Amino acid sequence: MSFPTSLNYMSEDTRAVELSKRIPREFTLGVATASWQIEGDSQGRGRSIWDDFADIPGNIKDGTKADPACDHVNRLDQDLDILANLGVDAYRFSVSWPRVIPGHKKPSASGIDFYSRLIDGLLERNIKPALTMYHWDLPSELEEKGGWLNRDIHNYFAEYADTLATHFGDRVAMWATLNEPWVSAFLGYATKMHAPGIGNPAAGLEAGYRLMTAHGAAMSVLREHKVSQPGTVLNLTQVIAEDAAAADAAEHLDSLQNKFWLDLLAGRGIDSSLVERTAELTDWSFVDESRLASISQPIDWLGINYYTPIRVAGTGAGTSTEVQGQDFALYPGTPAGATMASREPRTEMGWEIFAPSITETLKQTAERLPGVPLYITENGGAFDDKLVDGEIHDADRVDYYLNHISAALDAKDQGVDLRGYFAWSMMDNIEWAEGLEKRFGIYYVDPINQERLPKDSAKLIQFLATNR
Ligand code: PNW
Repeated sequence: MSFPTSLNYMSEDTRAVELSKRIPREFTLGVATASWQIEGDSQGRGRSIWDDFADIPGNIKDGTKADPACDHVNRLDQDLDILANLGVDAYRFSVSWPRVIPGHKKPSASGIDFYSRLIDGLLERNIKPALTMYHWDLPSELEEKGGWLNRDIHNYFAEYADTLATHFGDRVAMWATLNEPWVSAFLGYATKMHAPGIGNPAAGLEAGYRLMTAHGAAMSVLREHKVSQPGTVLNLTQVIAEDAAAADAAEHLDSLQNKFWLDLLAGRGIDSSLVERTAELTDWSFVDESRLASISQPIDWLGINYYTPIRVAGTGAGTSTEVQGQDFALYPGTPAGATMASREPRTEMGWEIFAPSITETLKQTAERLPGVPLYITENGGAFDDKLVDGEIHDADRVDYYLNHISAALDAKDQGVDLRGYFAWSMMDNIEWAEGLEKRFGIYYVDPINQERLPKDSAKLIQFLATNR
């Protein structure tokens, strides 16, 4: 596969040229995907909570189910060639737990073979495999046992880590235990926005803690196997109080969005002010103090997924625009008296586009978790792409990437140990409860014939990857 115009087109873009000069050769530039969003082939694996969630009408806006997604399992070689053509250093993908251990029973030879071919295919093309163990597709059989509320879930996750490290431990460059535990806990357990759709605020807090116990248990297993670069991925952002009346609410949002995870990783335990603010929901007696050391064992890197800031204002000053994921129900215990107050311009998700917050998020994280190399493991936007004469000139997305990669490098210039950046996403895919309508890809994927087509943003990423 080759691009019709590519390098020539971008070399005329002064901003792309200037940005390319700021990216060091040793900086990791990559693209990212996740299993349930792209793989298809649900018959070749066990079921996950996302299959169950998608079966209930209304849960996924357009009724999308796991098949065919991007039919990635059957189009692996073509997708590997796309990655090679992009010239990226690394590819961040996730493993479907129920493809590797269907029904939570014994490992599947065909599931292991699929990821083995993916990893070997990347290495043959000189692309570093960056593996995420858990990007939200929990085996249904584990949800039947309580899922992330099961007090032994860390043991199940450790067994899964052992299976992955046994088969892939020699070939994967970077390992992440979890992707965005905040989303798993608060969209999936505190509310019903994501699978498994529990809708119990206290359950969200407990699931958040148990996800971190699983992270710790998996870290120990990955270390025993001496894998290369084990770490984890959080979705962190800057919380901005627009006025003094919003200060308490902003502090609470910051504590659940950012501090909770970083405190646990840094060995500071659970913040007493968070415990106080959530006292009517839970007494936190599910926390086993003896597990905290496991959770805070050293990680080799931390990934940050950044999309948009969170703004809050005192009553009356907020916006009425519905913004995906900006809802006080996702932050159990938020003191009353504030409203969400995101601004224009927005992506199709309603997410405010504000690049300075990626700089702030990186700086703030470097302060809260000192000494840990950072990566941006996701960043990008859903835009209303128009396919005209076989081309997609996604100027909004190109602009988003230019501004955000540049702002991330600003943090690096200011002393943050930023090692890499991954664009979300390599291709259009199932945007969870939003279905196929929200497109984050730098490649367009035709929903009927599965054809892949590079957008201008793909040409930008290719230009940046190959001109350093
Ligand atoms: C992340 N929210 O998801 C995920 O890691 C990706 O799988 C996803 O496609 C991408 O970001 C874009 O959404 C999120 O509502 C989904 O706050 C929803 C929220 C945040 C992150």
